[in-house]
Amino acid sequence: MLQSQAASCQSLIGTSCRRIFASRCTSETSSRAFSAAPTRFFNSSAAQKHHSVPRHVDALSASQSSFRGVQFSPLVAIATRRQTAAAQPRAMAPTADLEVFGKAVPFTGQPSARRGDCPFSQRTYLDLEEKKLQYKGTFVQEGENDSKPDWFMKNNPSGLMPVLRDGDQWIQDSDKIFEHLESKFPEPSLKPSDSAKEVGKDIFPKFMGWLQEKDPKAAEKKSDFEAELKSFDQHIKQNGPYIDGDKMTDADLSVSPKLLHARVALKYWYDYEFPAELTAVRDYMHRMEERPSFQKTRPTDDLIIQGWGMKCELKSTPAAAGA
Ligand SMILES: N[C@@H](CCC(=O)N[C@@H](CS)C(=O)NCC(=O)O)C(=O)O
Repeated sequence: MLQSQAASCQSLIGTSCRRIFASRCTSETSSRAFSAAPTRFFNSSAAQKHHSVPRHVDALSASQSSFRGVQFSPLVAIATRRQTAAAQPRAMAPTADLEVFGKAVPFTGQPSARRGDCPFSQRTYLDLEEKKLQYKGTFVQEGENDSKPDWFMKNNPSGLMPVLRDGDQWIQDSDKIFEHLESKFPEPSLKPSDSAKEVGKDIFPKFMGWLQEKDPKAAEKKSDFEAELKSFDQHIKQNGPYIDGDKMTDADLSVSPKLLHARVALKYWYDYEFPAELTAVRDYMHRMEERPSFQKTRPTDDLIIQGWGMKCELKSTPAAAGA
């Protein structure tokens, strides 16, 4: 059951992400220098062999906040600017030759120097940030006819992101990347208990199942999603403040980006808010979103909204539809 949900989740994300835009990739280096100047981007050496990419394209400025005829409110744009401004400089320990290939902003129609909206990629960035590892972040964008750059596909035939390159070793899948990082860089440990790994796992597939219906009133899908949310709330109330108790682990870094997607996308597209009585979920998200690592690596609300609009072919919000 879990496997089939994961597969359908992956195929929804995978298929929908394949858009007709020119293949590009750009990168940023996570280091003290980069953190102090978050808008500086560097082409990766691998990418430079194959691409010529502008330094920085901020394709989602407030003035461009429209998508498929849906105008995004100025509030969304303001929230986005606040999120960007919130990233604070901090020290990162020098380590091995680590590079993460994560999804780039996929729908600008232009080369993108910005990280995209993939929650699996965010988990990997979070693992690295919380372990205070220095890494290069390279953003890969899908190309015409599903073609990603040849050098990328050669090293990562599935084409899925995130991928970690550790020296000559390429590791695909956020679970496997975490295992690799945890065994090679055990301190600080982010290892969750076996039971913690299962907590909240179904929230994301149920959220997608509901959004794919393109109908906020799809009662069964809505209640499937809420059941998962309630169960998570219950777990945190009984075991919190984190999934594994007092210690934040990779389980939190995996679930919180997905909760963020659900909250932002459902609010915008369905005018739905997490039920007020689920106080533990709300507090939990607040706690996670306050972390500098989360603020530094999170996609903007605009990206999440537009990403799900495309993936689920959503054209209008209930308000725009006059509901
Ligand atoms: N189970 C994988 C899922 C990764 C995944 O589905 N990534 C999506 C982006 S969010 C992807 O790479 N889709 C294919 C594509 O973008 O071409 C993981 O945890 O890393």
